Amino acid sequence: MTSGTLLTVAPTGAESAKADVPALPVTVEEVVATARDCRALGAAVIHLHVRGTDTRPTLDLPRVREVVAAVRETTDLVVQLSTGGAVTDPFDARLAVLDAEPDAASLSLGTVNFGDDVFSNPWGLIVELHTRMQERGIVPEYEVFDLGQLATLKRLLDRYGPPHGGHVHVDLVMGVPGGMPGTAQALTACLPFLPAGATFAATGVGRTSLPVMLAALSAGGHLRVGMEDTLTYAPGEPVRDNAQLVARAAGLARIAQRPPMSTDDARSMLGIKPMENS
Ligand code: KMH
Ligand code: ZN
Repeated sequence: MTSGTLLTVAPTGAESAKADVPALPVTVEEVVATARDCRALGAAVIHLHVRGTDTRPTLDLPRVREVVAAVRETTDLVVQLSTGGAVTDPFDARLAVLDAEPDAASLSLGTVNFGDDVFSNPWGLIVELHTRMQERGIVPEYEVFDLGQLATLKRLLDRYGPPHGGHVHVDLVMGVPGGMPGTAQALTACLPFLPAGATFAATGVGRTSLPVMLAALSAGGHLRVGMEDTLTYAPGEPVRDNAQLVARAAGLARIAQRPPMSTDDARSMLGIKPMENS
């Protein structure tokens, strides 16, 4: 059983519009303020989808670099860029995100229906992301939307070797309409298929947020929360901001006697080199 809980905040995502969700952080200033607040409450990793000045999702490299630099200037959070982007993003632009030199990046392990859309992750893209991250010293977080994708992870590691840093960390993304359900049973079913020595976090989308969080904590897992995945705090109550979600997760982690992990401990667990000035 891991002693601390790695808390990741996914503050923005690519799916919600600022006009519909005014509390969504989209400007550089809003993302930085969110990063600072969530760090103070126990987050150690930030999973970033970048928005342009028009508030829409973008993979524009100068803008991605600007946001990465701004978060690094203000916090010591592990910066994990999304290579999933939006369902409409082309593969070359998703791969090019790695040029922004994040500490870590998400790597989705299979194609999945995503509401009315398709989130496309063919084998060739998975291999390209994995090997480019190995070459560039970027640590992947393997995103798993369905149990079969853990078989893809095994195949990937068997054929192409371990990720940079040597440690395998998986995020079970549960409750996506089209993926595995966000239930304790589904989470438990995934656990025997994790590679030996791997750690896992879980994310419950929408109303599955709480059951997934509680199941993950009870199984020794880590947590990802944020407005990318959850916009309703309780029935009829919109999320106020990302800090509210991080505070709830940190509180539950403390109740589970696995308090939020420091950023240094997170780096050490994930196989990311320590910050230069720490
Ligand atoms: N926005 C979703 C289509 C990731 O960040 O790697 C994909 C996603 C996964 O959010
Ligand atoms: Zn994402």
